Amino acid sequence: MRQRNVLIPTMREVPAEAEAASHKLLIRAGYIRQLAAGIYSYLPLGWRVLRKLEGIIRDEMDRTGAQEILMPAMQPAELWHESGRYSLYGPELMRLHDHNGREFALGPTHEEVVTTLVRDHVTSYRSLPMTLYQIQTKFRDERRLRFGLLRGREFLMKDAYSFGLDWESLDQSYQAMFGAYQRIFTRCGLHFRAVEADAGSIGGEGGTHEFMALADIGEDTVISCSECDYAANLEMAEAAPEEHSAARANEAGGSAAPSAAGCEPFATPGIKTIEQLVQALNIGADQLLKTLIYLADGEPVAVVVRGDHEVNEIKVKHYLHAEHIELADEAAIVKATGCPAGFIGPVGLSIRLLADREAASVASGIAGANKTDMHLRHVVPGRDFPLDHIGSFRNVREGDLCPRCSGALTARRGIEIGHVFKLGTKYSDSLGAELTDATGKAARIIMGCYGIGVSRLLSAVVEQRHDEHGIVWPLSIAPFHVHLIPVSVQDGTQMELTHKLYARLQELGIEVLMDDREERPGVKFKDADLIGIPLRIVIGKGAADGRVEYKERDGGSQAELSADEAVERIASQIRQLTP
Ligand code: 9G3
Repeated sequence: MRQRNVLIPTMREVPAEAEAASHKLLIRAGYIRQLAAGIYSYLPLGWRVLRKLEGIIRDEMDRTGAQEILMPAMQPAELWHESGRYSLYGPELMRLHDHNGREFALGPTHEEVVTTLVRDHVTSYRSLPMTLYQIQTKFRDERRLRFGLLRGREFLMKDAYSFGLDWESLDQSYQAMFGAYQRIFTRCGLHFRAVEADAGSIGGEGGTHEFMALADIGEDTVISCSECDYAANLEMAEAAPEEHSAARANEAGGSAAPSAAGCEPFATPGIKTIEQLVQALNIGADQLLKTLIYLADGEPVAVVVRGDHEVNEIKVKHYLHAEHIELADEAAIVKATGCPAGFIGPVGLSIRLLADREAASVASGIAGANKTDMHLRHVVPGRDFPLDHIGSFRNVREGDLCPRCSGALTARRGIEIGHVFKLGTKYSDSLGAELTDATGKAARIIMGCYGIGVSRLLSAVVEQRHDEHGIVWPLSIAPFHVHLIPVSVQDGTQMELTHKLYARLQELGIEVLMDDREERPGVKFKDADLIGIPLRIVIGKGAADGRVEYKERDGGSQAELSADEAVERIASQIRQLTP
């Protein structure tokens, strides 16, 4: 294509509202434009990349035998009532009414729609196992809009759903999707990890994995082992149980050593935080027992962790089988404990108490006394407060030991680009999707669901593949393969060679963007670096001798070549693309 006519509104200055590198670059390089908060138009370059991503996804989905369909975005609200999810998803579910006043939801996902499709139109067990997928626009009225395409309100998702009669076939579908995701993200040039994850509100009985593109802008934290392949979202991650430094407590002999007498109060006027306590008492935070008060479905619950650990709310929520959990506010704390925040402790509480396993193994610690300006020393878990609920309630930390091999755990930020779930019969139960199986028995259909954030993927690649000049696309998903740049469009010799090359490359099916604008060379090269097309041919002075400059955007090779050599170099790179 001739750049003069292509809509690529590049910008020099960085848009104020953009924070993430990918958001800044996709706007500056003219790939996307915001229509409203979290709602974007894909301009020609952005749309070309999106279609490349879809192409790779379709290729790998079809390879697994999954069948592509397209379901409506407009979903009757009745479906969401039937599945019981209408009230679960409050304001995030975009709702509208038709001219008859009938309520619809704009689909944030399609479990309800696809389950009724299979319920009503798959009549024989012989048709299973079956996997259906679509690439379709989703609507979610997110409150926290983040970083351009990384979290929007209208976005492109590939969502697949597998159907089978037994758990074995679900495992097979799950593994097939898992493998397809690894091939997809590899072909997109991403650096990613599959991690054990929390099923969240989607529920379902089986496991679930998230695929995380490693990037510092990511909202999630990926915990992985440096020695084995253990990897988990921080929400789920576990560490090997740490033997408490009880010996240290005894050595200290001081305030933390256990004493037969029992725990004793001591004045700590105005000392409220862990840091202040550590300073004042000159002890390690691991000898403190930190107690936080939560409301689990409105019910006050105390959680005790070691002073050097953080509570993991997802683990607490799962342990309590609660739908909703939040930190109690000051009023709820006083109501639950009779004491203001800062002096809360596990001794003498009347509400349910969850003790993290490593807090329970503190030999003797310091804790709030549930009295203003008072703390307790020589607190012995099990003696001074009950250990009815011991579990894993803390976030693992960098440096903790792997639960599998005791290697060191590391933490990286990640962008969730894919999520695969074993749903089980959650939706076939609520929507009545069942079949008569080979033995004539009625069998509930067992499902899995598998998502890829396609538009989010575009940003994730840019987050991982950019430099100070702009985007550095991999050849597999770049908007064009080659950027053809004549230094001066007024120079007849240069333009003759440029057109010859343009025609030759197009004949070979190579996608070329020719910069035929009347711009100064510097502007053309800056724009080319910003747009990030991986292969570049510059036609300048050497044109008279049929010589051109070949350059790879990712800083690979750069060479003065004959036009034919340049075409051959490019053609060989393209040939390596086909999987
Ligand atoms: C909603 C709203 C937001 C949602 C959902 C429902 C996330 C919802 C989870 C999933 C699970 C899988 C199929 C593809 C893979 C992911 N946000 N989820 O169900 F009504 Cl407003 O979407 N769905």
